[in-house]
Amino acid sequence: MITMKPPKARSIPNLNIKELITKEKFMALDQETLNQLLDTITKFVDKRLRPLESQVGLEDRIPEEVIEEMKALGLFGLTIPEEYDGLGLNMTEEVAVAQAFGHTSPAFRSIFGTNVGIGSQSLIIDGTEEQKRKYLPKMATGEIIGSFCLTEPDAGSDAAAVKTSAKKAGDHYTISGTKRFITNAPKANLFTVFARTDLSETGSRGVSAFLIDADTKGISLGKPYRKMGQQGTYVCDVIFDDVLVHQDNLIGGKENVGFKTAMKVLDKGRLHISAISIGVAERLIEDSLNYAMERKQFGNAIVEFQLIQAMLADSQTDCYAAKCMVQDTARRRDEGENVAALAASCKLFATEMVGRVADRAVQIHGGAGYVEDYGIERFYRDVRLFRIYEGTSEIQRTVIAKDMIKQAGGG
Ligand code: COS
Repeated sequence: MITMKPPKARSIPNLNIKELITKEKFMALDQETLNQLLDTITKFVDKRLRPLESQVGLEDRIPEEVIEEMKALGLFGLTIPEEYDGLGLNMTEEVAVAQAFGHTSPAFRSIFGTNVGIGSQSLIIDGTEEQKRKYLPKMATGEIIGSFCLTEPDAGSDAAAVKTSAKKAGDHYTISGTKRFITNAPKANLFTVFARTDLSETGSRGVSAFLIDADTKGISLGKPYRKMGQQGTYVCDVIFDDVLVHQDNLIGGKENVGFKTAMKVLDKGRLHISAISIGVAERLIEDSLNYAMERKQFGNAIVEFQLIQAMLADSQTDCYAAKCMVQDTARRRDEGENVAALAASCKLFATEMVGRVADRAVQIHGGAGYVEDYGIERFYRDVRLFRIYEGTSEIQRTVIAKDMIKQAGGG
């Protein structure tokens, strides 16, 4: 049997990522500092996380000490602005980091991923100064884990159909409803909850966003889901039963604009997921190439066979195309462009791309790709989710086509 090459032993610098960065406010990192940051993350991924992939897959949990190391490294605060004690990475920097993190099981990223993305961004994009000061510094250290509660039993792709209600009486809202498939809910301290404040409206216009502490009376959690892949990520339902929330926790202090907040958050999240998809694809291409160079059949390494070469070349080309798209869209977003449709294109292409790459990786590995020992089948299951969450491929196509029609003066 061919044995997998263990990851190269490298030492992780005893360094908090924040100590690397002496960044001028609102300025991008200089290339050398960004390279150092990426190097630190790559070492952490290679040396610390990759050896744990199989264990995490089997035990369906991330070891607590690893979560603590992630906190110490500063990973929970990657995108939280510096004035709230985060690193304040811009989109270009964030996708570079996400890509580097994609080289290991997606579950590792997921534990801090909500603080970097959907669990903090509603607050960052639309929160009041007071709300930011109250929560963001603790989110940056990982003391608070944030979670995004949009999806419901009857509101998935049709996100504007949320039924969770927020009825106002005096200076409080009473919130009731069920949120479904909520990532990191079992670990969360703070929920961003989308609920209907205007009960006479059935569409997007009656929805508001709230910050709700997880220990508020009336909140209960469903059983953690058993999933096809991404073992080690924590997902369950969250039930709100007459939960009393002070009006100060309405994001931005404005009612009925929550749907737009959610959409802005998802534009950014979709780019992040695209970058993770690229990282996983790079990992699978590397594993496939290594295997094909070692594995011998018909007296030759299988990499000598053109049908294997074709699969490797198609994966490499697919991955490169996704990388160009994501880098371009991230740059445009940093320059202030509205990238909703481009982010949808990136998510559509990059997540479908990694599905193709994972499928070819199984094929190149043959029987070794189908058994647990090599980890390829785990990635194959893990990447399936990328085409579903933060908007399915079908929803991305809808967003792109709607934008095309709008640009052409129709709709
Ligand atoms: N940024 C800012 N505003 C946006 C926006 C964006 N990216 N996308 C839509 N909006 C605004 C629209 O401009 C519109 O505003 P007005 O009411 O002022 O005209 C409003 O939001 C409603 O937009 P639209 O009519 O396009 O909403 P739809 O109900 O048709 O829904 C889709 C649009 C399907 C794209 C949306 O529901 C969606 O993204 N669904 C998928 C949800 C998802 O990703 N779920 C995963 C959960 S998180 S793991």
